Amino acid sequence: MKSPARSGAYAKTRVFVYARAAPVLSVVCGNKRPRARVWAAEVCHPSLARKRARPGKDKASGRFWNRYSSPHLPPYAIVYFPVRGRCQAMRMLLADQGQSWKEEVVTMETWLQGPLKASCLYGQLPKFQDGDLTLYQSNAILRHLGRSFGLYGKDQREAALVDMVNDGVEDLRSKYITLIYTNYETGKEKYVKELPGHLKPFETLLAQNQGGQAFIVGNQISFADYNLLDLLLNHQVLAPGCLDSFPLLLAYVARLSARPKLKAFLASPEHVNLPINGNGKQ
Ligand SMILES: N[C@@H](CCC(=O)N[C@@H](CS)C(=O)NCC(=O)O)C(=O)O
Repeated sequence: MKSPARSGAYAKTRVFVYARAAPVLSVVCGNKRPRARVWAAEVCHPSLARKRARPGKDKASGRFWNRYSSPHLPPYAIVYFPVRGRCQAMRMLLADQGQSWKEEVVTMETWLQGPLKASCLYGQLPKFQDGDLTLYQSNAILRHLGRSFGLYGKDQREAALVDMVNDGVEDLRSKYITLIYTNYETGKEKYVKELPGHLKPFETLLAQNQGGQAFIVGNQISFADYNLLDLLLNHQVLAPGCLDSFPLLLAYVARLSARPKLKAFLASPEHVNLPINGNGKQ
């Protein structure tokens, strides 16, 4: 079968392979959007590359690796704009869990043409593929990854707390997005003034869990930790020093960011060179 790239269907498709170990992919787009200006990138940071000689059960993650999930064709694909935005938490989660994934980067020009937007369930991105499972809604994607990798607390009680934290993160993220995209110039001062009140609940949660020396819930990392970490990192850019009066949160950010795979991802060009938001404000 002729590959889409070769047939010219994806004139603007490009493949980036960052991994030392990963072989070049010949086909990266499995969708059918003629002339879509989709740039595809295989993100497989050297530090994240894993050697899986043949399909089977991966001991580290417990996931079954099949033809969709070999190092040659990762099972995960993120379709999103060229920003960190609502995808950086899931990228951090995947990186920290030693996963590789494919990026389909959608330019605003492509998006405004309409067909891709029309094809998305809620008319928005991100879109996420896990093999043949297609998901929309960033928090649903995080929860799915949480269930896939055991990042959802150790029991039902912890799972409920993880949900509670993640909903709190979403509330603050929504406020942040509104500020960034609707009233950055006129609203920033007020936003920064009110920020401590929005950060305090997370400091309280940390204090209640092993004196703040562990994760946001329990003894193991959860998808809410990645979401909270992303949000806190963004706020440290918006308002440097905003965590200075929250010693537990400050230490938490430093501790999570120092996890070896996460540290490598946060230092990688794939993270560093990607703007936080789509309008240049941060
Ligand atoms: N609740 C959705 C919100 C998604 C969303 O707001 N997507 C924005 C980009 S971050 C988008 O697609 N904007 C373009 C549009 O609405 O046309 C989620 O969490 O995934």
